[in-house]
Amino acid sequence: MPKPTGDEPKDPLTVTPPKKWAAGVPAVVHALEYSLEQTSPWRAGVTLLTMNQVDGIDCPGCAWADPTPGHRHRNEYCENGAKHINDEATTRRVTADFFRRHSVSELGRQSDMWLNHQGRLTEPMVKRPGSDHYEPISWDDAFGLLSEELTSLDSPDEAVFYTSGRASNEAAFVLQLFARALGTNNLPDCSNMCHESSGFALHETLGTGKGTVSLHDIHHADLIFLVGQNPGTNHPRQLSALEQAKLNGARIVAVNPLPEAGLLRFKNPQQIGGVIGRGIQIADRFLHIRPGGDLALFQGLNRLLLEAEDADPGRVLDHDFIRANTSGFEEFSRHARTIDWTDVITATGLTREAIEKVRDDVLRSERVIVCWAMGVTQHKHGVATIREIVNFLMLRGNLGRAGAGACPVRGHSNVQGDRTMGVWEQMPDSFLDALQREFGFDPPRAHGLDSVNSIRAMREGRVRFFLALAGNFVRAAPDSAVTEEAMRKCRLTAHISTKLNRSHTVCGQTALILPTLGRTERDIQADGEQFVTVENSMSEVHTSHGRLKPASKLLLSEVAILCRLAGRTLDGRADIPWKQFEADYGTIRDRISRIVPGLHDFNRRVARPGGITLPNPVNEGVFPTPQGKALFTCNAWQMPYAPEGHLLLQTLRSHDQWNTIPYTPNDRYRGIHGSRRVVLVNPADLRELGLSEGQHVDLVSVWTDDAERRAEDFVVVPYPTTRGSAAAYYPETNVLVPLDSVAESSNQPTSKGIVVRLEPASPPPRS
Ligand SMILES: Nc1nc2c(c(=O)[nH]1)N[C@H]1C(S)=C(S)[C@@H](COP(=O)(O)OP(=O)(O)OC[C@H]3O[C@@H](n4cnc5c(=O)[nH]c(N)nc54)[C@H](O)[C@@H]3O)O[C@H]1N2
Ligand SMILES: Nc1nc2c(c(=O)[nH]1)N[C@H]1C(S)=C(S)[C@@H](COP(=O)(O)OP(=O)(O)OC[C@H]3O[C@@H](n4cnc5c(=O)[nH]c(N)nc54)[C@H](O)[C@@H]3O)O[C@H]1N2
Ligand code: SF4
Ligand SMILES: [Mo]
Repeated sequence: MPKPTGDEPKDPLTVTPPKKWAAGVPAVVHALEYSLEQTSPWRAGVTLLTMNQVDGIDCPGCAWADPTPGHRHRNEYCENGAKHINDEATTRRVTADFFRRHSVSELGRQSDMWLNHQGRLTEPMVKRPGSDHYEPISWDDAFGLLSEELTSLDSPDEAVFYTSGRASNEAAFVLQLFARALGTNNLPDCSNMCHESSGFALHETLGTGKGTVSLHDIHHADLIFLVGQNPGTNHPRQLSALEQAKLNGARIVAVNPLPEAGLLRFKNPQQIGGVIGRGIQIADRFLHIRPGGDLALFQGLNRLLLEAEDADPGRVLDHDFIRANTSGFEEFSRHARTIDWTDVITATGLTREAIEKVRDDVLRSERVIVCWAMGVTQHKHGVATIREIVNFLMLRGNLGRAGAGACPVRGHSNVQGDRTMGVWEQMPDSFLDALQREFGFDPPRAHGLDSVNSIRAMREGRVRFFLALAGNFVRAAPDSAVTEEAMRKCRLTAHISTKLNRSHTVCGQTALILPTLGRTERDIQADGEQFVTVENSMSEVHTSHGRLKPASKLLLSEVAILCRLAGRTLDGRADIPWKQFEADYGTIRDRISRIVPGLHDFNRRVARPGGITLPNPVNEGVFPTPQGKALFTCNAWQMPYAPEGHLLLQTLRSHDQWNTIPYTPNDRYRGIHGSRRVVLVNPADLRELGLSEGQHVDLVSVWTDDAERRAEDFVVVPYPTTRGSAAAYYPETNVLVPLDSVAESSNQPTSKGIVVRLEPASPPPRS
């Protein structure tokens, strides 16, 4: 794959020591700086003042929950939320003239950052077979092309429909309805690469794939674990919730190979103490763990808890909870006692004393919450780790009661809602039955393709049509070169997008760009102005009202694009009122209310401030597994292993990016400025590998298929990551993640556990 070019400066890297605290005044300054670079002061004012307010625009950033109405701050957003919303509200525009000036191959050589900085897409474009240019196309002709292609497929399973988690509930519902009415469950989504391991493990053990805690629970917990997540960058307002918890007396244990600034100290810019004071210490304990050591950590903790019960029978475990609600305890308890301390210490890199101190924290706490994100899910044994976390919570009954529970911290603002709406290649029969009852067609029952399997199918020619509702599939997916080749094999690729990205430059024979309204924009349809709904990480479903003038008159909403395409393609084949759906999104919500449990009377209830909280059966003492109980599981010890001379690489986000889209080349909290092509390595490992600070290296990943995967020319930065590990930014390093390197059971790419060697860069270092 060509190296990024574009506006990335030549070799301007500067490195300063990592920051020891997050947010404070610099966060406000950076938020405003980026916002005003993108858009006018007036538009920035509208977005920021209405963001996360009742009847305002829901932040398009992460899925962290808003405080209850009445308890929201006037500025209820973080630095990064401000950047995300104004990246969409930008006044820059990509017009037909832009595509006349730049060929597809030329755009393909530009960096992700450059492509995003060109601004909002403004009119539908097509790249025809044999051409190297996008040219304008009318909406009508675009739908004609798409439906012709879809109806000419030998089977509907030759099409895949990808969704990224920014899509609204209404758009997601319409997309899955269209795909299923067409006859396929091929509905891969970004969640396949994000929290699939969480969904799998929670479903299996608790009977529901969602987290069980609310913001109120966080505020009132005694002990909170933050495992494999970087809230200061990726869920900044989580820090406000943690601050509140600490003020109420909570202790916090952070588990991470990197001492992330937001885990250490937080200066809340909404409080005077955060502006002029020292802020608040977040982690009471920081466990500097080896990558992938979390399974062993919880196994060690669970063994310690069982032994504490032996020493003080009846006073450590919650026997009532275990007896009434769980199954498999005896077997688990036998297995847990066989865990070997040498294994735990090898995998975690921690001492037994350090883990015993955490046990003591647990024993002193009535209410415990475990939060986790990509540092857990994106490992080969991510599912096993989460199953072990569930074991841990159940031992002391930390499920289904206030101030306690499981908290998978979701990524995109509506990634959870998209799943609730049926965007999943494996929706259960109960959902499909409800679709059948409501719309009178027979939805396909065989499971469809997830993200990794879609790429395999495209590569093998089994899929020929790819449509994306939001996202940047070729940059999000693993094994960039393999994924790009697979996409290029398609007959048609189409993207419903707000902004230009690399996926638009990796085309099937025919390619379409279908530009759409963003969440910030007013959405006027035949029956009047519309709003959409979204669901946050805590299962709260609420509205989002666009406020800005659309970026172009030619934009259609996501719902309108999908309804018109569906109407044209299905041509009366199913009894679905696509035109009515497009005119009035309330009619979509009416249907959803009869299909999705917990969303009855959707329109009326969602109009109330704060919206609807979906019931979580676990919090009602119900565990809808086949046994009707929560399951203890026995998980074999395992740890990722890098042979001598190699490191375990994790691919992560900088402070200035939104997933596949870097905003600037800086990562302020980690002290990296001016370049993203850096690899962070422990100084002792550098010495052992004979490498030095500032040296240019290629990252070469090692995998069983012997294919060479190489990311060229990264600068070595000594960094306090744990021994044997390294970190570098995604998506530049996705080229290194083998397509077949996936988590057990969940099929999620292992973006955090890649075995690499660092080779001195082949061309002489740039001067
Ligand atoms: N600003 C911003 N916000 C975002 C996003 C963004 O790109 N930018 N993306 C959104 C999305 S889609 C998501 S999914 C979330 C992601 O949120 P995070 O999961 O916080 O994202 P990552 O940057 O992947 O960081 C993973 C963290 O896990 C740690 N880690 C890595 N390996 C291990 C391990 O083996 N064990 C432990 N204990 N820790 C480990 C890393 O050091 C890092 O701190 O953020 C959401 N919010
Ligand atoms: N190596 C590695 N790979 C990873 C990860 C990792 O940590 N490491 N993380 C994984 C994770 S957690 C995730 S979630 C995926 C993310 O994968 P995706 O969700 O596919 O990627 P994004 O970067 O969020 O997509 C950005 C694009 O979405 C479009 N967009 C933005 N807003 C809207 C909107 O409102 N409507 C529409 N229609 N389009 C919009 C814009 O065109 C923008 O360019 O990547 C995964 N890939
Ligand atoms: S914490 Fe997440 S949802 Fe809240 S303002 Fe920041 S980016 Fe947006
Ligand atoms: Mo994600």
